[in-house]
Amino acid sequence: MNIEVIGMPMYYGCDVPGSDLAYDFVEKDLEKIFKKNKIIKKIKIKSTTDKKEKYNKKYGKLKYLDAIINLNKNLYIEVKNSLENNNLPIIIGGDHSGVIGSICADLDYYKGDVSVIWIDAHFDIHTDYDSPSGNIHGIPLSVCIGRCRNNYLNFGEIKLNPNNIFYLGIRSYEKEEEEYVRKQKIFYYKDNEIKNENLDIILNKLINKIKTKKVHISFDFDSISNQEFPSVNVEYEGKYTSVGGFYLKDAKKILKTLIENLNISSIDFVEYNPLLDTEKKDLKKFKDIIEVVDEVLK
Ligand SMILES: [Mn+2]
Repeated sequence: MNIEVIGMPMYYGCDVPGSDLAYDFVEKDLEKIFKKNKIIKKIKIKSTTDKKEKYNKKYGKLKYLDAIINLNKNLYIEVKNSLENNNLPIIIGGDHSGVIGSICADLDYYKGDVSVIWIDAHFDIHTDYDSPSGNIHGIPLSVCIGRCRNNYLNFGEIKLNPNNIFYLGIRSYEKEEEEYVRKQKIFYYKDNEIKNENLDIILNKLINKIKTKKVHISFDFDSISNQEFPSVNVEYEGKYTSVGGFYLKDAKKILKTLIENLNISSIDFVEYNPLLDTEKKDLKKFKDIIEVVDEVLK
């Protein structure tokens, strides 16, 4: 398989600097990570706007909306080009607001025939009107579905069907999000349900429910236990930490099983913050997780 690795230097969506640097920390090792598959292109998305202000009256409480939309539009173009060239785009974020461009590129290129598997501690399906923080990394799925009211967030031509969203690892959310997900009958498993049930059975169930030709995987490192991977942008009781979460070995198994059994359109790896990883303990794990893609893909 021919791979394009695309760095998405985004921190505006979580308003904590650091995750924008993750690509820089792995760039020189990409050829070591992708041994079996061929890297056709490596590129880091660039901002093409001077508008970087945090608040703008037009956008209500949402932070850095101009900067986030600009980076995502540039990512959209890059991912769409990569798909047109028959390559597999692997996006290294960045916070989770930086996957709007990749998902919308998949949707437009494959005419909406795309499911999204969201491996995350959070639903990330707040809207511009119910987001408690104004941080856009909490609303990307609502943007892709088209349920935000703000016109500036009208991204891509084809919207994601909410029934084509599949969640694994949820453990922290607001009431409005769970209500919406339940009302729409969206597939989700919380991390404790996954620990209590057999992971193979759950993955099998998920794979059998996929009805689309293509599948986008969005992997948020905050889905992994804080004991094993603390360097993520999660605020919990005032500290950047979280409770619960996947074991690293299960996270690898999830990725391996999904990639082996589904027809993947593109993959994002998000929310690793190297500035919180002062001893560089998580950097190796970050690379190990990405390496699963190379092990499984042919
Ligand atoms: Mn997320």
